[in-house]
Amino acid sequence: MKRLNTQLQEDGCPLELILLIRTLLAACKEISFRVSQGALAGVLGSTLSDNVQGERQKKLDVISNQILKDILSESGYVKAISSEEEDNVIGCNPEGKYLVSFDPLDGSSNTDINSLIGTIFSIFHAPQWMEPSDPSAFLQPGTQQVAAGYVLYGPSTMLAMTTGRGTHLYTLDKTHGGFLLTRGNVQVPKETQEFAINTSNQRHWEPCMQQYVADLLAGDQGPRGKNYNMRWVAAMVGDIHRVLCRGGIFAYPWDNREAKKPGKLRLMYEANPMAFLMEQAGGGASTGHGRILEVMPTDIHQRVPVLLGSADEVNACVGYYKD
Ligand code: AFP
Repeated sequence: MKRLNTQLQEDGCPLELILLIRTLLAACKEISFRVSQGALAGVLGSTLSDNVQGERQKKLDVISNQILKDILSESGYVKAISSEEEDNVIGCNPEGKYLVSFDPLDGSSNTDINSLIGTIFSIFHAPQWMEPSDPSAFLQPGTQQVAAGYVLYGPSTMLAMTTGRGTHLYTLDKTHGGFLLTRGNVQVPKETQEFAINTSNQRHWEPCMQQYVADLLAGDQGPRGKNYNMRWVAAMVGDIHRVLCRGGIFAYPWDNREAKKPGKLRLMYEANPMAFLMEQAGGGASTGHGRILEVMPTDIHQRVPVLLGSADEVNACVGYYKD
């Protein structure tokens, strides 16, 4: 079976980026171990010795953030970090070539029920002019990502990643600690009969989204002419993984619960990396009004509406926004 390193080399990934990705994944392996300990996390200690101290009372998302922060900032490859768990950008090596944004533990409310969670990451080139703690350097559109992916902590630990040469799925071989390619060049089926959306928010959506979902629910008697099934993991990593594996549409649209929040999910470390993975797998990734990857960020914690998945279904949904 092909190792991650070999695949990255075949995809023409520069050496320093390969080294950064391997460093980031070392942190994710540590998180995978912690997550697998469940309620025992923090009691049994770290596999990477002293990186995380006094974590006994900390929650897994805080521990995961600390692990990523420690390992990435010590690596030398990273100029600055931005995390869901940090209000501000963290400056690292002024000579570092890359910027890394991450959600250390997406779906963290699932930790209480031993369900799917994961780490999502996005990597950009660091502009030479930037000061390490300058947040404006992160404000690049998703089209500028050099690599993105997630590590899913499920029954097995899986990595989905793209460096712009297709989306590949790897499985962590816990016997030797390496990620092995288990599905190269994933292609999301163009059509689907499966959707994922939190329908408890239905009354808050825009009329176009209400109409779209009403038409899905009408099944073969409605305008879409087919019956749909619904799934909701409540962790974007879990839902997107399913969509990458067998198709579907995942939507977290704009809603009017809080006027200042144009959606729930974060552009820099949720929407952008998932959009990159999805497009590289032949799927669609839209806000309803345009390509997610072309959104020009104004804030490192900015929120956006997302429609991600099978290309024909995403296009069908976008069509309701135009009517
Ligand atoms: P948490 O990390 O706070 O559990 O949020 C997860 C998430 O950001 C995303 O992973 C899910 O798709 C979405 O929120 C679930 O949202 P609902 O609370 O509406 O189910």
